[in-house]
Amino acid sequence: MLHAIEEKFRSRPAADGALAQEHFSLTESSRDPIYVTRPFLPPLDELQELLAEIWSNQILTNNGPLHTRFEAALAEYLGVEHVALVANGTLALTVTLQTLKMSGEVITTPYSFVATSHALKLLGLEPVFVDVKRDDYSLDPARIEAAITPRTVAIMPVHCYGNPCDIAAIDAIAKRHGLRVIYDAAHAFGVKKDGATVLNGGDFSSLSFHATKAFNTFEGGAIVAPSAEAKLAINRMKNFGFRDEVTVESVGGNGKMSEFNAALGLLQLKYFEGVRKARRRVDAIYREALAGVEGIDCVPVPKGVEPNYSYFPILVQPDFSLSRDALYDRFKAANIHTRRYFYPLITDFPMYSDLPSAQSPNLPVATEIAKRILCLPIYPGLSESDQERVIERITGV
Ligand code: T4K
Repeated sequence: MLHAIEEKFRSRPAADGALAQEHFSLTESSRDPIYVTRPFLPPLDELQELLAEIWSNQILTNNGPLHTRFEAALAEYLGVEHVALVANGTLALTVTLQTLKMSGEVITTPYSFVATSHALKLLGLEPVFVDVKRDDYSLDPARIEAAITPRTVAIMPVHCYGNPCDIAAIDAIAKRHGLRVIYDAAHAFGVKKDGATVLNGGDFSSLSFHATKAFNTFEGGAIVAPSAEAKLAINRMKNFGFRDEVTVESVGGNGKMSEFNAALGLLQLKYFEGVRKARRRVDAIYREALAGVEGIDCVPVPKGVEPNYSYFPILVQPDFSLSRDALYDRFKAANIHTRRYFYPLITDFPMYSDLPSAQSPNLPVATEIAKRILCLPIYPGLSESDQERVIERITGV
């Protein structure tokens, strides 16, 4: 299996090599674009076999046979007991919050994709922003208690770039204050700490299987629940609140995953370890090439963590010869599309910026990281020659 994946990826550098020769005299911007990520796609003929099953049984959604198979295989692979599939990572958050039926304040991070706090807002909850840690950009447990008020009902941290939060510290704070914890684990598919999944922390964890994630089903997501009862409540909430054919117990929406996405998920699971290995290779090449570059810091992998290598963030420090945005522009001119995840901060967006907790003196670390961060291209099919093009834009300044 691994061999097949590596063969598939190897075919690209050859083609690129030919292209590089042929286009030798062209300007940089006319060379092939390199994106921050490209999705891994399983072999089409294997998907066709599963599609033939769908065509034959004509069950397209609503808990069909592929959904059931994928859900079971996913639980086993992730090392969790109760997992419910949903249509995307944002619904994983909103369906969980709906199920918990809370009102009040939720402590969360400004340093994430905007879906994290939008999910709170969509459910009428009030985000309260707390700063992140300097080493891994996840919610700083040392600052959480000062933000707790009588109206606080939950904490929603993010395993940023797949680096696990300090789950033990956060869960202990929540227990002391009677709060719920919902981990936004959109980046943390397959991540382990000390050999165990990070998805069993808190009350719930939500996953995203978006096209840009390490594990994708085109669109998709999942909720890791703490018990069979909690999973049942999620399943009802994602299906309009139906308890049985004639009973609707709550105001739910439609959060279900289709059979097509489940078919993809089943196949992607087969290939995920190969994908992780291919990403690890890209990660290792960057770390080696950038180790001695003054003013460029790679984000270290925390001790005991098995990452999924979803992102390759670097910090462009003041002693680098270009500012972060000048480096971003230099990449762009070379048709290399890096991303500034997560700039602007969520707290800079107008629907949050007036909140007292959103003010930058309250968030010094997140404010500084957002100015310096740049995510470099990383994906299984990134050829060594394309990665060299990326590295040269930094080392050749
Ligand atoms: N919580 C967190 C912490 C999250 O990061 C996210 C999503 C969520 C919750 C919500 O999960 P979902 O509801 O999305 O499942 C992307 C993604 O759209 C978003 O899923 C992700 N986080 C966020 C960090 O990044 P953009 O605006 O950067 O995506 P886009 O379309 O610019 O794609 C980036 C590059 O990827 C493109 O330049 C090319 C490549 N690409 C993209 C797509 C969609 C492909 O090669 N193929 C594709 O199909 O937001």
